[in-house]
Amino acid sequence: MKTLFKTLLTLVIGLALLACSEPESEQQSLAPVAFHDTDECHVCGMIITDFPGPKGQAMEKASVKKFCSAAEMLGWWLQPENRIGTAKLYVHDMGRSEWAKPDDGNLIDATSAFYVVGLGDSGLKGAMGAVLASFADEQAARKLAAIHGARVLRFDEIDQDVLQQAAATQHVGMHGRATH
Ligand code: CU1
Repeated sequence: MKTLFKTLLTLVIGLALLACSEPESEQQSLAPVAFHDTDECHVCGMIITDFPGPKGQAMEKASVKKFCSAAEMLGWWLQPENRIGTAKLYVHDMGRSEWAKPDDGNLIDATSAFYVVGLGDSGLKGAMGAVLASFADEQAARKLAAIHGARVLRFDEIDQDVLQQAAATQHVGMHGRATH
């Protein structure tokens, strides 16, 4: 009887340990991946690396969705049907990247990034949608925002209105590239 109890106990502890270790391995498999020259945007279908500026990607257990811009990923994420599931969202850290060709080694958690919104007159070009600059470091974001009279928002503060407004004001900026 004692032996059976011991066996059962070992089994239970073993299962508990197994359950505990699962989130960790899940987390590891959700690490960001590089953008390749043939990768197409999940929303608009354009070749992502053809465009400058920060990109986005949504990592899920068995798949990855890539986006031509941080704004386009946010717009996708803001649609209720896309918010189910456990996707981990990434954007480029522009504090450690060239605008023309962001470094895939510096993809950061999109939910904790700082976003510079209102870069319509900055001359910084992006792909589809609003040009947002994503940063890991708040000071770096504030510095860019101050130069261009833009504002800094957190992930939770960005909604469809913010994205649409930013894209609309950009249109004006396209006619005359502002120089600073
Ligand atoms: Cu796109």
